[in-house]
Amino acid sequence: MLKVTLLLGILSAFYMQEYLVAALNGEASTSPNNKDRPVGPGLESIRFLLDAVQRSLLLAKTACNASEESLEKHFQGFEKIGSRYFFIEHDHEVNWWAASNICRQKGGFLATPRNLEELNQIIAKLVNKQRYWVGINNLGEDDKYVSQATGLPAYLKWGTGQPSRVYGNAAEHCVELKSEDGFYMNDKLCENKTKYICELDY
Ligand SMILES: [Ca+2]
Repeated sequence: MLKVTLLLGILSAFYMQEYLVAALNGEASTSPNNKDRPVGPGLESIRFLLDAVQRSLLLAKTACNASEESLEKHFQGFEKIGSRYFFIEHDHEVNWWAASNICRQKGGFLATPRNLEELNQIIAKLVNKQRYWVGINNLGEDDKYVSQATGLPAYLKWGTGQPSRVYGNAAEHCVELKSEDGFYMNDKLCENKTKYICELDY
């Protein structure tokens, strides 16, 4: 709705600016559908059009402001990291399922870093020696780690000896970022509780 209002405001302003130019050039009397408008050229005609342009621009500005407020509300709690928006929970610890639900309630998903660059940008925001759930699991097929948001294979950066599913911990189906000597990915029991990272878009 805001986009439509904004578009109408801008289109109206442009249309009337063209009409104003025509009026100044003495061509206004040739424009169609002008029964309700003064016919130019003439000072009154130009004043009328200027007022109309100002009203349209005000309408567009109002729509812009409302749109920005809506976006700010939508992004509340998220911060831009790289090219996307993420929410990092530094205090509250929950299991993977609860973390996933919280991210969905915020309008996003548990985060799945797209590549090493984005992963490093996220890691730079994390607190050392802490753990954070991300949106990756192998709940579908043992050897397929997918993004919860897209269902597609996830970018992976396993720590040494991970995923430990391979070494007998078959019940570890959910992935966290774990810090010891730098953050890396670790498969872990989904029921364990830890901090988490949400992404707004995917
Ligand atoms: Ca593990």
